[in-house]
Amino acid sequence: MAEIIDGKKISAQIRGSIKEETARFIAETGVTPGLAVILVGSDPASQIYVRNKKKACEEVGFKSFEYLMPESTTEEELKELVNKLNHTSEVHGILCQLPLPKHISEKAVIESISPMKDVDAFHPANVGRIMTGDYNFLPCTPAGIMELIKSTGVEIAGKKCVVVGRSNIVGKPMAMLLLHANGTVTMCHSKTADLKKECLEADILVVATGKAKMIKADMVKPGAVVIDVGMDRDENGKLCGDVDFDEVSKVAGYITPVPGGVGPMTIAMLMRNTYTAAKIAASR
Ligand code: L37
Repeated sequence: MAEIIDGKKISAQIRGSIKEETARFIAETGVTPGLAVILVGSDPASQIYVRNKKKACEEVGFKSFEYLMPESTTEEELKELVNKLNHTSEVHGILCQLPLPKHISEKAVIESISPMKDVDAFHPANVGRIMTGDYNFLPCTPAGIMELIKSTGVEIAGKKCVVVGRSNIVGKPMAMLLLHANGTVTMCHSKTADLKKECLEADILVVATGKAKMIKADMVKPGAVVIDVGMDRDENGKLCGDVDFDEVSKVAGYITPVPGGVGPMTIAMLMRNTYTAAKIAASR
């Protein structure tokens, strides 16, 4: 039976140390880290994530600024808000929760965020810095996954790492972080010829496809570290991941649950990035 990687617990520990550091930082500088979270429309999953992010801010002692905008918001209006926040000194981090409504260009909005306040690390300037390894911010979900892997004690260097899914917010940066940690990285996607064969070779398997329970026990190498980024619904409408947890946990060495795995880590890393942004702003 696999050991369950407790993302909820690890996230709480990290948020605890950020809370202590923040109290010291505020005492020394008089600056309170501030995060602006923008949500456009009423996607129910996004509403939950944004609520969790706001709660985490309050818990660690940050200011949070919430902007709930109607589905009908125009791209111009959204960019105007971002521009105002770019110039607001109490706001150190700006997060615009994706996905955005179809009539708004995500690319245009991301590019309107000041790279210094881009705590999601989605701006092309920050994406480029991740490629070269010279960065202030890492994207929250891949950064959180690195912490989860670290918690197992399994060394990444020299290991075969397989990332399933090639999105800009998870798969691609994830592969880059594993590469920086000296893993031998394979990226798989919908056109991969033999997904089962690739996955079976993985010592570390990260799955971010959005397809409920697609990774089965016969696709996982015994003892592997399995990280499940999925936030899916099963046939009964219950929250589940991209990995068939009940089956795969019989084969894997370590596995993350959904919920309580990667999700809470995404939020802990957002707090870390916001604190970093405030520290950089205060030192200039
Ligand atoms: N930074 N993250 C950032 N920017 C975005 O634009 N979409 C997006 C993003 N993704 C995101 O917020 N993901 C996310 C996923 C799960 C949680 C939080 C954030 C989370 O809190 N998950 C809980 C359970 C939530 C639930 O009950 O539905 C968990 O335990 O996994």
